[in-house]
Parts: sequence; C-alpha cells; structure tokens
Amino acid sequence: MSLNDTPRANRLHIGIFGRTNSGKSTLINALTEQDIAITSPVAGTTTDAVFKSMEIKGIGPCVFIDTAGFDDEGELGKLRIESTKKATQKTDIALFVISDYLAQNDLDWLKLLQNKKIPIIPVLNNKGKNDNVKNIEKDFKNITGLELVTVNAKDKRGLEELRTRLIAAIPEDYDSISITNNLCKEGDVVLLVMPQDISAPKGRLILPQVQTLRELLDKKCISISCTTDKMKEALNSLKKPPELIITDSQAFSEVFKLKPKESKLTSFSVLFANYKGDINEYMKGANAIESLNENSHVLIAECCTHVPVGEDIGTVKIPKLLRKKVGDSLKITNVRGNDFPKDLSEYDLIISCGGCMFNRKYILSRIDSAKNQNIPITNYGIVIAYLNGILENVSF
Ligand SMILES: Nc1nc2c(ncn2[C@@H]2O[C@H](COP(=O)(O)OP(=O)(O)OP(=O)(O)O)[C@@H](O)[C@H]2O)c(=O)[nH]1
Ligand SMILES: [Mg+2]
Repeated sequence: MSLNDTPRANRLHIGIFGRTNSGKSTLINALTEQDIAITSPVAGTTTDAVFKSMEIKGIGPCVFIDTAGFDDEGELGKLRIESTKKATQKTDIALFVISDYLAQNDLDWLKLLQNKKIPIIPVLNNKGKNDNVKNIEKDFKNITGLELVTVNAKDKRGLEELRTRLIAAIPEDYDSISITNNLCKEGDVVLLVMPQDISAPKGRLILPQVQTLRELLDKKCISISCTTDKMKEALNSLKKPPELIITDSQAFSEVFKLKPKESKLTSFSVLFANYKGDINEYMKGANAIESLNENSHVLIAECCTHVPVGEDIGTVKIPKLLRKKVGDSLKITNVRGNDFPKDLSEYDLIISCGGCMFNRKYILSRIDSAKNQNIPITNYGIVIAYLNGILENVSF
C-alpha cells in the first residue's frame, strides 16, 4: 500500500462468485478495464481468491475479490471451495456469475450468500452461446426471485447496467460509519496521546492513528498530539481542557491519571472496536473474564501478520495481564492473519485485535461465528481497559 492510497480495509469489497469457467475473471477485467485477472478456457484457472484494489467510475475506491469457481470436483475442488468461502467473509456486495441455466451448486451458493445477508447481483455472462437468454432470465427470476443483469464480459457489453446495479447495492450506511462518532464535533479540541515506543513502526504512525487524525481534520476538530511524557505540557498549553483525549490502550492508566475531569477519554482500540466491530458484544465478552479460571483456554487473534517487536500486545502484554488475574496455568493460544479457527468450542474467551488491516465485514463475521457458537468475544483495547479497572471511564 502506498501512502496515496485509500487503505484497502476501508474500501468496498466486491466479491465475484460462480462456477469455474463462468467468466468471473473476464468480468473483473472488463469492469476494471484492466487485465488484472488471469483467464483461460481451463476450468479452475483461479485457484485462490485474488484481491485487487481499484477505483471504479461512479463507485469510487473498492476491492475486487476474484474467487475460485466453487465446483467441488476432486481435491482441488475442496481447496477452491474453502478459499471461496473465506472470501465471502470479506464481501460487502456479491456479483453472482452464471453462463447458463442454474445448477444445484449455484443454488447452494446463492443460499449461502443470502444467509450471510450479502447483497447479491446475479449476472448472466452470455458468452454468445445462449440464444435463449430470455428463458434463462425468466427461469432465474422464477426460482430465485432475483433479476439477472445480462452482460457479455469479453465484448464488454451490458456493463453500464451492471455498474448501475452495483451503485444501487452499496449498503446505505457504508460511508456513514465514523470512528469518533458523537465523541467530538466541529471546533472541539481533541488531544491525541500517542506513545512512540519500541513497538511503534519506525518513521510513521500506525493506520488507526492516521485514520483517526484524518477523520478529525474532516470533522474540523482541532487536533493536538503528543507523547505520554509531554501530556502535562500539552494540557498546560491549552486555554481549557480538551473535549476528548484519545490514547493507546497501553498508555491508558497513565493518561487517565493526568486527565482533566471535564475531558472524555477513549483509546484507539476502543474506537476501532466500535468502528470495525460490535462494541456491545465486546463489552459482554469482557465480563466473561470474571468467569475464567486456571483451566480456561483463551484465543488471542491478531489480524496483522507483522513480526512482533518488543512487548507485543497480543503475545506478551495481554497474556501477562490475564495470567496475573486468573493464574499462571491459564492456557492461551495466539493466531495471526487469516488463521481464525472455524471450531471455537475449545475456547472460553476470544480476544481479537483492533482489526485495522481487515474490513468491517470480516471482523463482523468473526463476531458472528463466536456468537453462533456461544463463545464470548472481546478485543484488545476493551480487555486492557477492563483489566486496568478503567473500562467504566472509557467513552465510545
Ligand atoms: N466468447 C466469450 N467468451 C468468454 C466470455 N467470458 C469469458 N469467456 C471465456 O470463458 C473462459 C473462462 O473465462 P474465465 O474468466 O477464466 O472464467 P472464470 O470464471 O474466471 O473461471 P475459473 O477461474 O476457472 O473459475 C475463457 O476462455 C474466457 O475467454 C464472453 O463474454 N464471451
Ligand atoms: Mg477465474
């Protein structure tokens, strides 16, 4: 990602689903007017989901996910299905491509997408073979209740209508989700206390900080930033206490001690818990810490795949805090990136990171999975605030 790009996690994710050879990759190339996906007459050309960031006329920044066809033949078929299922977890809108009459596995997959409440735009890629387009369209409508958009991906026909349907399918609240919500408004002074310790990347700020700063500027707030050791001076330089103070979870207790009582306090992780996930579910999850005992098993899921530096939050800080409270024999498993287990039954609590590298849809799908299996789930910032006894002082 270059600094000029909209972060991938913030883009609308459009997943393309369909049987092998239906023309999914060809359609992506046509829509993006680029040769970004490999196409061929061999079924199973795309074997793993491919993510491509794109700017689309009328839609803006988005990510196309070219998936592997979901036919289930052979061992490769099984792998394709797994990778395509994973792609559904990140999909905001699904293009569902057929090139002929519906088959049973089309229907199964339509149902799977519908169950996940993903808006679906069904596309008939008429490769020029079907002179019975009208019948296919009618048949499709009768069976699914959905209206097909007919295109010819190779000749780039029908794409305007498809774009219109795509724009109409963008979830209404897609752009309105905010990081700081009602915590501050135009003209408010917001103090950002951001320790730049050993675990901070060299020469730059981490994504949640950059995104929060950008939002504050857009909202016309006055943002002031300092490191923890300069917080007193920063406060003294102001005529009145800031409306809001935002800090890192790790600096929370220190900042809380210095905080003027008029100022609200929150952390980047708490803000992102709400922005990227479901804070109410996380609050419930934090309460489950009380029922942990020495035989409990906790899963800590980190999205980033970076190699931990210094006192990493997920592998060092949180385990230390938890074991101090619950006991040394508490079992903790750490996973990274996409390796989130499907079966969560062996865990008593799941703690997820802020999710800055993943889109909201994906984090919500993790929360859903935990909810469905009745396993409490919470996140880094909430746990640290809870274990430091300051959760009731956090604003969100
Ligand atoms: N004539 C014609 N051929 C097409 C059209 N769309 C796709 N094809 C051809 O159909 C074949 C399969 O297209 P792909 O885009 O690779 O299909 P896919 O759905 O991505 O297939 P997998 O990656 O194998 O799942 C290629 O040879 C394409 O050139 C079309 O609109 N017209
Ligand atoms: Mg393909």
